[in-house]
Amino acid sequence: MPYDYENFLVEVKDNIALVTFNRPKALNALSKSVMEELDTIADTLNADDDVWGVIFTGAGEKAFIAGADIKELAALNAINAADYSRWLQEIFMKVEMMRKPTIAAVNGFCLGGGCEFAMACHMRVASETARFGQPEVHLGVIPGAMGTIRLPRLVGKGLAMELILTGKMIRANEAYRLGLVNKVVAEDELLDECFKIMKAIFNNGGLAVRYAIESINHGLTTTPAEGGNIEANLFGLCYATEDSKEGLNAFIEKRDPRFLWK
Ligand code: DAK
Repeated sequence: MPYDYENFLVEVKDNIALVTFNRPKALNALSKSVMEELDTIADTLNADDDVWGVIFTGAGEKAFIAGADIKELAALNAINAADYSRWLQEIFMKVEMMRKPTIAAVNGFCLGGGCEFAMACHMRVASETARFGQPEVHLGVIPGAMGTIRLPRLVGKGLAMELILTGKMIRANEAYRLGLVNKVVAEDELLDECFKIMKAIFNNGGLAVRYAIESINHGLTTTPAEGGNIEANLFGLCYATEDSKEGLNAFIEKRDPRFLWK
């Protein structure tokens, strides 16, 4: 399926969609038109059966995403800022709830709305040159795309408070130490590493991966009892798939499983 966007490059190879935010002159800042296209891309890739996983990265040497577009933020008022915030939240939520695994390949500045977007992805891999931060307080505002919700879930309340209240920037290794990123690799290995993770995921049952994503996402947004109930239902649903028969029998027959990715 051909993909053609103003602010993105999208290519699909080996069932992996590589989605590049392509506004390097503005350090890939999230303008309204970027967000509109991201909304479409999330829907389109979710519905494309040839795409099993999605890697997001930023164009140019410097940035993954340097935040929401500050010029557009400056034009908001007390009424439409809340609406704008809800709109961004819905789009990032759509990305978080994608049925296929997503990885943010963070290749430079990952600030404000950019860091909020990376946190909406299922995993984050950073190059050594990446820099992370929630600098909104420097601009007299707060994170508006669920940074105050997702960051404490990833790094804990105290560290999230420190990062958001100081607005300071941290290096990739520090982000790794805090649990904000899964891995740090050399700049020229970043995409290879993300493809490697994706291919390791593809060795498993496709529907099991999908249900695991769903269960983890719901588990973090519901009570443990509700999450457990959802997990049990999804566990039960696995038994309706060919993959569960194949995976369990392959173990018993001492052979590699052949899973269907559909
Ligand atoms: N927005 C728009 N343009 C940006 C930008 C941004 N976030 N970041 C960089 N640019 C533009 C610069 O203006 C510059 O454009 P020209 O002047 O060349 O036209 C170009 O990108 C290159 O940037 P620099 O010349 O500044 O590059 P440097 O290497 O010197 O510095 C930097 C890199 C990343 C340290 C610096 O650009 C910087 O500090 N950028 C801003 C980082 C930042 O503060 N990001 C957080 C943005 S606030 C909400 C919803 C969401 C949010 C908040 C509320 N609601 C609706 C309530 C989220 C807020 C944010 O994300």
